[in-house]
Amino acid sequence: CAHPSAKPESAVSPYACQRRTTLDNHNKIFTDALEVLAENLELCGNQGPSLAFRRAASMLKSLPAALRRLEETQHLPCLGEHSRAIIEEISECGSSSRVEEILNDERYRTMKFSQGNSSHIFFRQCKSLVCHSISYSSALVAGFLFYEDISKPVSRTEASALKIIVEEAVICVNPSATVSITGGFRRGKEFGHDVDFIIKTPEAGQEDVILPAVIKRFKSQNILLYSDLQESTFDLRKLPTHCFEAMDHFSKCFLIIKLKREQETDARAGKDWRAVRVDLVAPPLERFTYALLGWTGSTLFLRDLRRFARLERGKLLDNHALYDKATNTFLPAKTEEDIFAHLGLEYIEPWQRNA
Ligand code: TTP
Ligand code: MN
Ligand code: MN
Ligand code: MN
Repeated sequence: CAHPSAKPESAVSPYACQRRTTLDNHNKIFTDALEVLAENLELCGNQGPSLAFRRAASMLKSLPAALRRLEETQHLPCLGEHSRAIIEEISECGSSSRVEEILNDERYRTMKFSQGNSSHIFFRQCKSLVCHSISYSSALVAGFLFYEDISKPVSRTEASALKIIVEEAVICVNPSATVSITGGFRRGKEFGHDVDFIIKTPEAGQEDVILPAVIKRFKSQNILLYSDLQESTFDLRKLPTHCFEAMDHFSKCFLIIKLKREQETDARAGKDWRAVRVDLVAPPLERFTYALLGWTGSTLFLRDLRRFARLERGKLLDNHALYDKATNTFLPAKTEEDIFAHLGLEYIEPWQRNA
């Protein structure tokens, strides 16, 4: 029977940017399974079908409570026939045979380096280093040299210790620059595969010189294990770019940093440090807000925010700008709230962007 109280506003949106997704996931039993299916497809190179499972999992993560009856899924978006079948099987049998099959599959386990939970982090590590590196081989060498360390998740405590190191170096180079943590830690995650920082320089042009100087300083401190500096290719006249993926043209670097341990946990090897992946980005001041939004993620949240802007609002959003196609103008934004407001969206806090 129809519920007169079920107002359309209360319906779950198919866009992640219209949902609040905290880390409090009430449907982990389903989302873990859907993410295994997604990851398996990615390992096989099937990005399209993989995205469908990722979207289904992401939607379930935003629900305020666990699914109890299967009928509840009838009114939910982002669920295809396959995702529904998996949910149905799990709610009836407690697990999915297809997911179990994948988890036991030699190929899947090998691809995940058979290292349990942290291995997918290593896989992403290599992928992110290789994707962004000019030199594939040096990224891979670094990936393997520091394999053990960088495949271990980075804790919030380690991220805070790194923030002090990065801040100290940045301020030493430019006392008026500021450093903010972004990526997963800004969304409130307790662990990450790396630590992401965004640097704000108040004077034009300084964003181009700060990263080489910071890298030089890390080198002189003997804490730099690997660095891949990407010079800015940002050109105001070429905006808006038509690249809606998580790539941008700002000055940035992908680093591996030596982080001193609090206690010598690895006394056996006499090693009092661990290697950690660190990403730094330094956008021009007038691009800061768009870059901050883009680098805060999550990847799926940003993907949907851009898709929503384009399909529902006729606007183009990327890490550099927000452009209105109807008026052919760039929309200014001092804060992230301004960007959501331009798009006619309720503001979603960083910790609600874990889509
Ligand atoms: P990641 O560090 O890859 O992901 P994360 O921090 O969300 O997760 P984890 O805790 O596992 O590290 O990327 C952070 C965000 O930065 C992501 O939304 C994509 C974005 N990004 C860009 O916008 N441009 C870039 O060039 C890169 C490398 C990332
Ligand atoms: Mn809750
Ligand atoms: Mn990160
Ligand atoms: Mn990163």
